[in-house]
Parts: sequence; structure tokens; C-alpha cells
Amino acid sequence: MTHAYVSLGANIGDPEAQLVTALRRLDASPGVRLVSVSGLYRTAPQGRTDQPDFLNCAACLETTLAPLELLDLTQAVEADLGRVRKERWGPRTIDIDILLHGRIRMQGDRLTLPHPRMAERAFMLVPLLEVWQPGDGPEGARREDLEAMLARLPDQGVRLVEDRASFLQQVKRVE
Ligand code: A4P
Ligand code: MG
Repeated sequence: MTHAYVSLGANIGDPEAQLVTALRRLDASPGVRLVSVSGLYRTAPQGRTDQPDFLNCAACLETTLAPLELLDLTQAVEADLGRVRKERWGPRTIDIDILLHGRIRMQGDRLTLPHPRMAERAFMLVPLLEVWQPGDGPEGARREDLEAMLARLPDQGVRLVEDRASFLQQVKRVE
């Protein structure tokens, strides 16, 4: 059993509902259990800035899936939610990136771990710090290493809009 950490983001349609649905799908998937979620953050767009603010969060998953199997799953969830949205709001509702998978370091055609742009992105690091557990990440990564990455970044406009307890309650609510 391994801890994997995912970063989720959405900025069109109903971003909060998309994030909640994606987290529920991951939790309901064989070989995956949702251990914890971060709070929900409103974040200024990075990269292409001429787009709406994002909602971002991170989650810790307990999983028996190998990294590429987990990527297959996250991409299936993305495709599934994207299809729903395509008809109503355009091409993209959700992005799910894998930040860490246990202590694995890898660089492949489909998957690089840790996530190659994690150190540049406060919208990934701030939520990750809320759910990260000691021992996870390559070469005995320490909390201070993640905090140091974050400290090197300028203010990227990452604002908490819902704390982790109430966001988790939403995710776990039976509909
Ligand atoms: N891939 C390689 N490593 C990984 C990994 N660790 N996790 C490959 C997930 N995927 C990984 O991703 C492109 C390819 O990366 C995949 O086919 C996979 O094999 P994608 O999700 O299909 O495409 P994308 O999302 O357009 O690319 P990417 O690089 O994930 O986009 P970005 O750079 O993440 O841009 N600003 C804020 N505030 N919040 C956001 O969430 N997101 C983006 C998305 C831009 N700006 C943002 C946010
Ligand atoms: Mg992505």
C-alpha cells in the first residue's frame, strides 16, 4: 500500500462540483482509497493568464495501483468529466496531476514523478503541504523541502476558500 498525492484543478463550468465528483470517483475506484483532502483554494491562473481563476485542491490517496495504472485512472476520470462538460461549457473541466507516488522517482514518456512543475507552482504546493505525510516522496523528502520550494516562489495568489474539514464533508456527503 502506497500513498500517492494528486493535484486537482478546474476553472470552467462548476469547478467545485467537478473537483468533488473527481475525488468521489477516485475514492470509489478499485485499489484507491481517499485518505485526506486539502482545503479548497481559489488561485490566479499560471502559464496562460487570460483565463478565469482556478479552484485547486490536493488529495492523499492510499493505493495498490502502480504509477502508470494510477495515471490511467486519473486520465479516465478526466476524460469522463470532460465529456460531460464538453457539451455544456467547452473542452476542459478538470485537470488531475500526480504529484508524488510513494518514494518513486521516474521520468517516462507518459509520466514524470515527482511532478516536473510542482516546485514552480504554489497552487500545487500549498494544498500538498496540508495532506503530505512524512516518508512520502523520493529520497526521504522532508516537510522542510516542500516548504523551502514554496518559500522560493513569489505570491501566486493562492487563497483558501473552504477549509479541509468542510470540503471533506462535502466530498463524503451521500447524495
Ligand atoms: N504527465 C507527465 N507527468 C505527469 C504527472 N506527474 N501527472 C503527462 C500527470 N500527467 C503527467 O497533461 C499532459 C501530459 O502530461 C499527460 O498526457 C501525461 O501523460 P494533460 O493533463 O493531459 O494536459 P495539460 O493539463 O494541458 O498539461 P499540463 O502540463 O498538466 O498542464 P498544466 O501545465 O498543468 O496546465 N493555474 C492555476 N492557478 N491552477 C491550475 O490548476 N492548471 C494549468 C494546467 C495551467 N495553470 C493553472 C492550472
Ligand atoms: Mg495535467
